[in-house]
Order: sequence, then structure tokens, then C-alpha cells
Amino acid sequence: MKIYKYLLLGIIGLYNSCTPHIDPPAPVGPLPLARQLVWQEMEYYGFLHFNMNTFTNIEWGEGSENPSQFNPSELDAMQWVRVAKEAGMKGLIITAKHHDGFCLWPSKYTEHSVKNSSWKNGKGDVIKELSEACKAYGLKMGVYLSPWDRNHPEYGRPEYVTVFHNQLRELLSNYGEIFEVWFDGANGGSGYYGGANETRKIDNKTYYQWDKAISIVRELQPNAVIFGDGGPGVRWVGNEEGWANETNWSLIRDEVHIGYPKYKELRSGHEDGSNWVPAECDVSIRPGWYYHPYEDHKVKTLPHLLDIYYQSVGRNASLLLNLPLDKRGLVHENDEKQLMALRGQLTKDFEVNLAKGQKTTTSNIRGNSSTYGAANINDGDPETYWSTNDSIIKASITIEFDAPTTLNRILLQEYIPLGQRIKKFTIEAEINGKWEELDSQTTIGYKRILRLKTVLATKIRVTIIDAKAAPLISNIEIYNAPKLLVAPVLNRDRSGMLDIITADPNVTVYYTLDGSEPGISSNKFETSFLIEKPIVVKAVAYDNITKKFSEVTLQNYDISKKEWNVIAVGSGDKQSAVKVIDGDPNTWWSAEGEKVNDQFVTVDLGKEYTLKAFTYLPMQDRWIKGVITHYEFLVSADNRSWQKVAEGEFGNIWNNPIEQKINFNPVKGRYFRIKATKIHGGEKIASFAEISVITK
Ligand code: FUL
Repeated sequence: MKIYKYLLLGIIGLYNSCTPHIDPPAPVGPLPLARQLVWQEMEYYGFLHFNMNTFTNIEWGEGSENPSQFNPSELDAMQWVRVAKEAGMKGLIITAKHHDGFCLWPSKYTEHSVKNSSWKNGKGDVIKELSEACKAYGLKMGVYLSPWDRNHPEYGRPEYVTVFHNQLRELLSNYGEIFEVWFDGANGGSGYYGGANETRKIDNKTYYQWDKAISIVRELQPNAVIFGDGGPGVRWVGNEEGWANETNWSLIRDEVHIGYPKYKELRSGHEDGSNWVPAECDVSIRPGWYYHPYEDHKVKTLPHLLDIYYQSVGRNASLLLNLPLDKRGLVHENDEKQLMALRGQLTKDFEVNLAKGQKTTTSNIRGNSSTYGAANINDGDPETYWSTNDSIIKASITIEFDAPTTLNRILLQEYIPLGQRIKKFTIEAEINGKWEELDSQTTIGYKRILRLKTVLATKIRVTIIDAKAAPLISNIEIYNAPKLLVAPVLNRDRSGMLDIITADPNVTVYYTLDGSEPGISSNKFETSFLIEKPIVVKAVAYDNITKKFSEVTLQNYDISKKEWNVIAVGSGDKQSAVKVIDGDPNTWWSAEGEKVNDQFVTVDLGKEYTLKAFTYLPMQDRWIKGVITHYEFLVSADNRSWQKVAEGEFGNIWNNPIEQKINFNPVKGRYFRIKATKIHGGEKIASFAEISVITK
């Protein structure tokens, strides 16, 4: 038998060597450079925001901070890199210098750096520690160097530009290979500037002598890509939320520069762009870029992180996910947990490539040559691709499964070394012998991942409808991602209607109202229902295919707020004060007057209850203000004579602005008043997101 096999292989080899040589398709420019191709394959890497702002607990330092304030207690670069590696990231970019000018390395060109800090008695170098840790774990390192420097006395004058270039030289000379140099777009404005405390304006197109800065990068790190609003290597995506538009060209026109006012265009790039500058989506795992203890409960949820992944990596962009290092100098436990949840889910989503080994045919093959044949689409080799004859743009690829296959993800890649071409394509599935369109989309580029509805298909067909020239596809993968099983979210509105929300519409929710653990024999959630009386709700999501449950959500509810009314406020608009009892944690109301007596809200419960506790939820926005630290709580039967039943402090509320519950001796009353006697940071105006009472 063996001899026949070799004979057959010999014949195939002879046939292949006789196949006439067909020229590859002509490139459709602009084209990526080699360093951009290497960068593109990284796909997912991390940002580290860490320096003076970590210790002053703000987002933008003025530049007047004292270097001694920088003093991490347990800085451990190995921990950052270990976490990043385990999360699946391929590199880390650190804020070597942010707008306040504080340098994480002992720069020769400023006194505002680690060398004058308390950390390691001024002998430390964070960039060095990170570069060593990256080397140890095989991760790449990048540097963020803010052009704007609110500390430097010469900022705005030519002398500072030399400092900026010299600092760039230091970073690119002393820490080994750098994969990306990140130039921020925020520029000029007010600052300390060596004590001048003034506003300095610059022209960000000309002031920094970008040509010179770029040539320094080219000279010292020829393989590094440069990030900026308009590149030149990698572009900003035009938002800090972690998404690109569905249509995303890796091209931009010449007119894009740092501070480009029409930055929203960067979400799609320019189809007719004359430069190859792919998009990078930068987003923080928390609301802020820097660590703030008051955001410990605001780490992005798994469904949110997954959306970010699919809307960045899945839309022909890279994902730069920020981890704010804390005052210890570590990635916080909460952030690490969510990173690993994302990693775990992505591993499940892309576990088995269902296209692998399946029969793949195409409507047309370039010169009928196996060099450009259909097999290249799922051979796992990014260097081979399928293509059509030059004149043919509309073409299709069909993947036929051995048996009907359940699927809901498709991943497509163009062979970009010869340019991004595809402008429009559709995905169809053959289900029970009938073709059904699952999606119709525009660009593909380096990588496109589509989340499709779950179908049981015998074939999948990808049809290229329009392209700049003959389409080149190097890879198609098909997956069946499991349902997203995360604990359901419970929302009760003012009238008491309870809604149970799941991250995946295809899971089933079971709940109990008697404190028992929910399971498949409990109530099945179909539609919102009324909860008016005090009760504990426990809910769980269930996947009927894997027979697995999510974690359980537990929520204690008290009387509904249906009959409640805000009947008085210390100052400001009483009508809009209804937001403090609307059941929505994201709406808030604040007083207007600045006197202590202006800072209260009075609520009529509609009838008398025995009150045992009250709750206060501070504002949940990214920029919180008016957080009450000291309160008085008063109760009345008739809205005339009032009894103070509690007063005191909400412990640690600024650092941890979650709902506060204050118990007191039970008291009967129909009216209650929450009064702020002190507000965080000496502010004068109190704000309220939600207030409640406990009767049970
Ligand atoms: C912005 C900066 O101003 C923020 O502080 C942060 O560094 C972010 C990544 O870029 O433009």
C-alpha cells in the first residue's frame, strides 16, 4: 500500500511543479511596512498608567507636585508582567512621563523624576524594572512619553523641545527593544512650569519638531511603531472607550495630524487614505486611567470587556487595555480577576476551529493555480492566501461541513501585505438545505470577527461583493462560542417593577423569593414583575446545553418607592430631585445653595412605616462630586415635628463610594429627611444618587 501512496505523492508533486507560474496580484497601496505587520499581529497588549497621579489620586497633575510623593510600597514589575502574560497580552506600554512631567526613570534632563523621590531613596528606575520583567516573561515593552510637560520651566520655548528629544533618546537607548512609542495628543495649557503657574499655548503641529522626534525613533529603534492621532505608525481610534467602527480602513489621508479636530473620522479611517496607519483602541479597565480607590467597584464587567475585544480586535484594530497600577505599585486584585475572566471566556469562544479540515471551495481561483487555491484559507499559514483573477472582484468561498454544525462566530483575514481591499461582503449559512444571510458587512482588513446568531448549518458561504481589486483572503475560522454565563443584573424601578437582565439573550434565568438557592425547579423569569414588599430575590442564569449555572445574584429589596414623593429640598430644583428615589443608580441630583441648611432632601413615604435603617448611594459618575461624608437622618409623623434618629459619618465613602446603610433604633414615621452636614474635600454642595429606607 505504502508504495502506491508514494507514487501518488510523486504524481501530485510532478503535477504541481508543472503548474504554470502565475504572478501574484499587484499590490493595492498604500501598504504596511514590515514593522507595522509585526505590530499588527500583537493584537492585544496592555497599558500601565502609573506615576505621580497614582499618589495624588488625580488624572492630570499640574506639574507642581513634590517628587518625594512618589513612593510605592511594594512595587513589583514582575507581577505586572505575569498578570499581563497570563491575560494573553503580548506587550506592555508604560507612562514613562505623563503631562505633569514626572519621569519614571532618572532622566538627566529634569529634577522631576524618581531620582528625587522617596522610592528606593532615589536610586530606583521603574522603566528598567519593567524592561527586565518583560525580558523575563518574553513580553514586548513600549513607552508613553507625553510631549506636554506641565512641570518644565522652558515648556513652550525651544529649549524644552531639546529636553523632549533628549528624554526620548534616553528611553530608546537604555532599555532594550521598544515596540511602540506613544505620543499623547493632549497638548499645552495651564501648568506649574517651574513656578510660573501660567497658561502656555503651542502649535502642536510644529512646536515639537516631529520630524526630528521621528528620526530619533528611526535611528534608535528602527522596529518600533509610533502612535499618535495620525500615526505615523499606528493611529488613535478617536475615542477612549475601546471600539472602532465596523467599517475600519487601515488608511488615513495626509491631512490627519496630532490634535486632528475631525478625530471621529479615525474610528473608520479613510477608504481613500494615502498612508497605512492602522487603528489602536486604548481603553481603561476602570473609568479612570489612573488608580483611584473609589473605582475599586467599577472594574469593567466581563460582558463589557468582551464587547471591547470584539469591537477592537474583531474590527481590524488592536486593543490597548489599561491597568492602573495602585499605590502599592501592583495591578489591583479586582482588575486581575476581570482580566482572567476575559482570558477565560476568549479561550472558550475560540476553542475549536470548526472550519479546519472542512471542504473549502471557491467560485474562482487565480489562474487556476493551487498557489492561490481555496485550501490556503484554512491551512493555518498566514503567508498563503486565496485570490481571484485580477478582473474578478465578486467571488465566494464555501466551507462545507462533514455534518451539520452549530456555530456563531466567524473570523476572516485579508492578506494585508498586498493592501486592504474588501469593501463589502456577506455571510450566509445553509440551514436545512436553504441559504440564509447571517450578516452583511463592509471591511475586513487584518482581522474581522463577527458574532453571529447561533445556527445549525451544513455550509457557510462568504461572498465578496465589492473590493478595491481582486480579494485576497488568508484565513477563515469558524467557532461555536458558548453562552455567556454571568450572574444576572437586577433592576427595580420606582414603581417596584423588577427586571432581570442577562449578558446573553439565550440563557434562562431562574429566581427565588424565599431565600432558597435558585435552580431549574425555581421560578423561570419571563417578564418584569412587581416587588412592593420587603423581600430577598436570588437569581441565576442557566445554559440548558452545558447544564451550567452562573453565580447567584442576591438582592434585598424593601418597600417600593411607588407612593414616595420628594416634598422638600434644602435648595435647588425640587422636581428633578425625584432622581434620588427613581431606582436608577446612574441618575443624581444636587442641591444649589452652599449653606449647610441647603443640603437636604425630605421624602413623604405615602403612609406610616416602622423605619429601621436608611441608605445613601453617592454619585456613580466618572467625575464624582458632592459626596456626603457626614449626615443627619430625621423622621417625622406629620412633617412638622422632627426627630433626629441618626447622625454620623459614612466611613471611607470617598475611597469606596458604594451604597451606605445606617441602622438605628426602630422608629415610626411617614416622612424622612437626609441632611448633609459635611461634604468630601470641603465642598459645599451635596449630591445624591439614590436614597432608601429599610422597614424590615
Ligand atoms: C489621554 C491623556 O490625557 C490621558 O491622561 C491618558 O493618558 C490617555 C491614554 O490619553 O489623552
